[in-house]
Amino acid sequence: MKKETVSRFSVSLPPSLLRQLDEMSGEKGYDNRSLAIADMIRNHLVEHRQKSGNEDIAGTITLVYDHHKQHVQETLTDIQHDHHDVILSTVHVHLDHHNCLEVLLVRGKAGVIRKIADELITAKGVKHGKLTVTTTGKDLPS
Ligand code: NI
Repeated sequence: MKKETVSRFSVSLPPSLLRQLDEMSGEKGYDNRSLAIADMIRNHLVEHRQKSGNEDIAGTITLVYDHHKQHVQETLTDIQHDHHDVILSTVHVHLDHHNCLEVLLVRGKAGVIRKIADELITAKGVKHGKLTVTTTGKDLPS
């Protein structure tokens, strides 16, 4: 993406809010307020896009399950094979004798990813599941 020039705009804030912003920026290690605010805006844009079904998104689906529970492994594998086009990679870790941790890297339309995540997370035997969404980076300036 072509390097953009910066635009300046002024923002009016209550002093206490500005103080907290500066404290947070310092704690997080931002060099200046503008960098902190730009990251906050990017986060908001990414979150906003998660909610619209046709946007391309990337993300991870994290699952924890007991592989001794009947059919859970089969069910999860079947769902993943049905959606091989959007599941880029899978990591499986055996946490202990019973519990497995699986992380799926996904990329595709927001609505499709959300549906797959819901199917996996609500499958019988899954103890915990979470979809984390990020941007594909294509239309978000740095
Ligand atoms: Ni395992």
